[in-house]
Amino acid sequence: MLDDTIAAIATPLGEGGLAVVRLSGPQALAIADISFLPVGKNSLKPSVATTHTIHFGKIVRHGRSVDEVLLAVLRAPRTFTVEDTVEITCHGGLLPAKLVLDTLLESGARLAEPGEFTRRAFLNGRIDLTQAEAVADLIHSRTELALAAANEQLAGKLSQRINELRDEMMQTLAHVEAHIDFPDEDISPDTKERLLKRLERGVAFMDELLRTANEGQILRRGIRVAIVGRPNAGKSSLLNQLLGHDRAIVSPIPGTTRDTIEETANIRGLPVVFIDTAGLREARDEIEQEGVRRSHESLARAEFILHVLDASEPLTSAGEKYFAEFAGKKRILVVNKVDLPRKWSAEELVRQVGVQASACSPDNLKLELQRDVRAPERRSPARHETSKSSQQAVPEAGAPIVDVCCLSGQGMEALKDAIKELVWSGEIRAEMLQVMINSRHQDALNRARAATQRTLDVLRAGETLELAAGELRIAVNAVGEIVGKTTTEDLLDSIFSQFCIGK
Ligand SMILES: Nc1nc2c(ncn2[C@@H]2O[C@H](COP(=O)(O)OP(=O)(O)OP(=O)(O)O)[C@@H](O)[C@H]2O)c(=O)[nH]1
Ligand SMILES: [Mg+2]
Repeated sequence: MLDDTIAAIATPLGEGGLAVVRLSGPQALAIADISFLPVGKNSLKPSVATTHTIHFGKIVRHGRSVDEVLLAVLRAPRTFTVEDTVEITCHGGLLPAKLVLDTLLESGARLAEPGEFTRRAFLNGRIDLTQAEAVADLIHSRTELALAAANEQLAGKLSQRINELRDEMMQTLAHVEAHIDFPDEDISPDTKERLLKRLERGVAFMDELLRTANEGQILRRGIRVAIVGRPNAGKSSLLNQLLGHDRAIVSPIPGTTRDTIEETANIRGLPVVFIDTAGLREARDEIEQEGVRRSHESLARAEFILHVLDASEPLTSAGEKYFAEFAGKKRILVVNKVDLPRKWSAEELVRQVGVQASACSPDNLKLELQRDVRAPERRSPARHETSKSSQQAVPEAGAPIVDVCCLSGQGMEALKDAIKELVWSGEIRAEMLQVMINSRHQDALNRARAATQRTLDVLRAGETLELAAGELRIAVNAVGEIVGKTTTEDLLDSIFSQFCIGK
């Protein structure tokens, strides 16, 4: 498969200033020679050009010029794919790039599959699997924080840790196997103790990596946050404030938003997908009914919710039933319209819907919300603390409460802080960014951890060393999968098919 030469358009389809067509493989220079006519005294045929030089000329197809281009000659092995590579920069727009590509295909290249350039970089040993995945993360990253994490992984920070782990496990395995080969020499208590210690260290390290999975997932995919509440509470106004532009229609007529609206915003470096929904109430007509149904659906699918309350409207018992529906979801209570005279106080909220005050501060009130709002026996007397310490004191069932005004934007910064705090379990430490694992790594690590644990159990129970070695080998292979030391065609297909063509 690496014998042939692949070509693809590397830039997005559509109109633009420039487009790049990429060619990689043993015949790259020969194919470029057929298609490219150098123009000017310094331009050369690709096959005689030195590496890392650029040449001006024309792409010629059936004797006719297709486009004026700049052609870069990149000779193996100092290229992304480790193969001879030619990059042709032509005019932007669909047609020039497509005609250049067609010319290359007619001259002997094969159209590349999605991610095939990166796959070759992996197969030729230029990058390992975590780095290949980082290339995709880099392309898809939606915030600078996500980009920073992808860059760290591309630089090989995760690979390094995984390789260290694997090396250590291999050494342990070699040790165990040596004792199998020489059964007369019994494993000494000292040696056994050392092996156990090493394996325990391995398990602890895997646990540390596994703890980054959640954050890794959030950075890569973003987190879904539904904005819910009664009609006219200011949900759409809140969406617009969080996005920083007028995305959703806002009007004083209750029931303005009927369909759900999804938009991604960068909240303190985290990609957050906000979903504005139709106001929750007994629907007046069929369309609104469908809107309310979708609201409930979004609510169910969201990882957490912003429940918007209107401070200028009395709390109603109708609203209470929604509190019950939201219970069990991570949530923030957003008290909106604080610029208007307030119709209810924190105490009233406590009485009406069963939230209890754990802390009050004038500008940023935080309350503790019971998971089951209708269980009065679970309520405890109000405690007063400063808002900062209360945030840490809020238990899992609790919900931070943030006052905002969506007309002026007041309280938005506090709300963004609260969102970050709720989404991100730990601190975003710089060294964490280096090793944000994805779900594939997580799966492999879980298998490796289980097998290592079984190895420990077998050794501790004094069972046969063959058994221990068998388990440990499973663990080593699972760890090897992460960087691609042990891999299958299917695994590679599933990873690289997620890439775009030309990458
Ligand atoms: N005074 C004041 N008015 C606000 C505030 N936020 C929103 N409004 C007004 O409240 C009305 C309803 O706002 P929307 O954002 O459309 O409310 P919604 O929750 O999306 O309403 P539906 O889509 O109908 O469910 C509009 O007239 C807004 O201008 C606020 O903080 N203060
Ligand atoms: Mg709305």
